[in-house]
Amino acid sequence: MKREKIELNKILKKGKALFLAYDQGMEHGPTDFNDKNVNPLYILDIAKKGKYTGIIFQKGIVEKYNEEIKKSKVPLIIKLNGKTNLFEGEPIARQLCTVEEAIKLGAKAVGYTIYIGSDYEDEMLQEFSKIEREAHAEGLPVIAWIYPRGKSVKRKNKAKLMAYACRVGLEIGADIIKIKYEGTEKDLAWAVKSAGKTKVVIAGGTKKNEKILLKQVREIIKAGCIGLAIGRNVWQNKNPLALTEKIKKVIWKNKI
Ligand code: FBP
Repeated sequence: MKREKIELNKILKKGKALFLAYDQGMEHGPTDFNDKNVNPLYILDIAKKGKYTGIIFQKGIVEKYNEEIKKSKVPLIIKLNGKTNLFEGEPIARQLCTVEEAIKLGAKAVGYTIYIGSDYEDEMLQEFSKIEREAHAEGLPVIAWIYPRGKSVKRKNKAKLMAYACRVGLEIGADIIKIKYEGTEKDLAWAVKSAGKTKVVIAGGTKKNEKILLKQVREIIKAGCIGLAIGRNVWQNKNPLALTEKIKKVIWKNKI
């Protein structure tokens, strides 16, 4: 099979990443939104003015706002699977958009969530593996959201699972792994080490106090992650661009 050089630089700046995540409308519903941030163009504007190295959308938003996205020149990352939080039971998120569609829509990278530990882990691993093959054949980077979830991981140590998620990301061929920060900075450093040459970014989570968030960002960078794929903490903030600048200082100017 043909394998192109993976164009990671299109979604990184000096090897570091700051992605603006906006797939929560599907994952959580519009309860995450207010009058402003319910509009994808508001989010795109933050990504453009804040010079984010990527913006994460599901394909429906990309199809409807394609002109504006292209004009913004913010590198596009399309999330290929997703689920709602209305669904109960063992977590599974199946593929909704193909690599070919994503490329046609202008994606510079694709993303896919795997819930390791779920009863359906094997299906997601298999689907990811097909996506990885197709994307890499076109030189497209693949970002794996890896979240340990399901009844079998309920009582397991979260810090250890963070390292397990990173190792799985390396083994399955992800270029970047997106995980949640659980445990200490030392636990995270071990997780990053476990990811080997695969790069690690951290999700923001629910909105928290700015000081706490920035402390976490400093720890994340010190632990060796290349940056963040953050959503609610930025676009639910009253001044998302001011917060973005503070985050960027930590990521690119090593203000730690
Ligand atoms: P946030 O920074 O808003 O947490 O976004 C990160 C993210 O991974 C999103 O891409 C995704 O929609 C959401 O978190 C999923 O969160 P969860 O599965 O924990 O509800």
